[in-house]
Amino acid sequence: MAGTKGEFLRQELHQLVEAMSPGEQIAPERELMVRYDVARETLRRALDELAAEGVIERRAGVGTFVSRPKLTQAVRVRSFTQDMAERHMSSASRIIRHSVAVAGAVLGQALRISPGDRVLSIERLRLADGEPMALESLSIPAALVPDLDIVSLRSRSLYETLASDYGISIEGGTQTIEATVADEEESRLLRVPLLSPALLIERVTWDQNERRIEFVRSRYRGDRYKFQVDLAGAPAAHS
Ligand code: 16G
Repeated sequence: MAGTKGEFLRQELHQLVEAMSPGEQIAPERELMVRYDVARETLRRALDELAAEGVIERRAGVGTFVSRPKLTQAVRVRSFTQDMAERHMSSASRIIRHSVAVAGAVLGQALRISPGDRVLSIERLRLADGEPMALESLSIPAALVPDLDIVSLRSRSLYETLASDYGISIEGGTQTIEATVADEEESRLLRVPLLSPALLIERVTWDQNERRIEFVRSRYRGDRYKFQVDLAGAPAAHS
């Protein structure tokens, strides 16, 4: 029966994937059809299910691969560099663009500065072990970071630079996380197909003196990231 054959095939494919390493490419469909003696349609259906379970991932025009576990990031005031160091991964950045301009109403309000104050904006592509993970656009009141060496941010952490060169320690923040898709530029830089799922994170941070320090808009790859939120117990309701 087709159902039984499909079930058997799924088990075989699960075993195949378990014996492989994360990120490894799976044999082409034609080869799998011969190996398991199944029709293309049966094979595709089984592969579709494995993809839906997140066991394998298809990359258009490239092939099918064993999924890599997503990087779980706890939601806390951490820098990208610290986060990668904890995972024993190297971090680096590509500076995509930077500018100094007046804040305007929206940024001014987010950073609690006047709309006419100047902000330094930097867009960085964040890389982990050389792989693009996120695109981050940050804005910081220019007056807080005179003579900031932007080029050094290719290999240096912003948070470390703020602490060591400006005495600014990021102590708190608030952030939102929502679903989005990668547009043309984002998909090119993040090396994912156009309109791939991504996580849009907006963060405002403050320092030890409760001064607003940065407003950051980040797009994290949806195929490589998940965020963990720890839930504090709610006080029991009194009747
Ligand atoms: C993280 C922060 C970002 C911050 C950056 C500093 C999220 C979503 N974003 O990527 O707001 O600007 O770290 O990183 O966690 P750095 O100190 O490594 O330059």
